[in-house]
Amino acid sequence: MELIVNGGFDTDTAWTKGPGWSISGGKAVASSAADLAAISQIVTTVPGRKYRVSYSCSTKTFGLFSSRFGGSQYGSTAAAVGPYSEVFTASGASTEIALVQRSAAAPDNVLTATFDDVSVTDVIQATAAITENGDSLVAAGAVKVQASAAITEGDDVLASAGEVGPAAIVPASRTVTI
Ligand SMILES: [Ca+2]
Repeated sequence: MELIVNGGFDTDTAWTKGPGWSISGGKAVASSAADLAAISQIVTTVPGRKYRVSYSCSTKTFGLFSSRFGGSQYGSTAAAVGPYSEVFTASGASTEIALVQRSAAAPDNVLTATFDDVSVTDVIQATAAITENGDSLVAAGAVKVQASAAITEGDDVLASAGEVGPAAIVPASRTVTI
């Protein structure tokens, strides 16, 4: 389930824009943003659950950036145009999701770049090991997959050994046996 509102920056709404940030042309725009300046919004989360944060850097002139989750968990510092996706664990019932400038020495101590397609979804978490075999998820026995929303094909599934997927699981309830 998508938690972010206006992740495509279609309108200048929903996001809190720090110094140097704006929304224009369907993008989040950083113009010489400095000192961890962020564009952010708060989403509802469940403490202890994992969430995938995805976004894309569309253009970049200079600077370093990352995602930030819950005000203190940072994604990997990045410098290049491209898609990014990272998983974080929520600690509270609400969580600030942000794209931030990452401080560094000049010329990367300010960020001028554009971003798009921010997405935050809860990650399906297995309670036992499952393995990937082609397009199938294989388990030796019953595996309960717990999700906070209906699982649909294309959702990510995290196992203890890492990520497997895409998963073709279409249950009607929150617990499925595969
Ligand atoms: Ca857009």
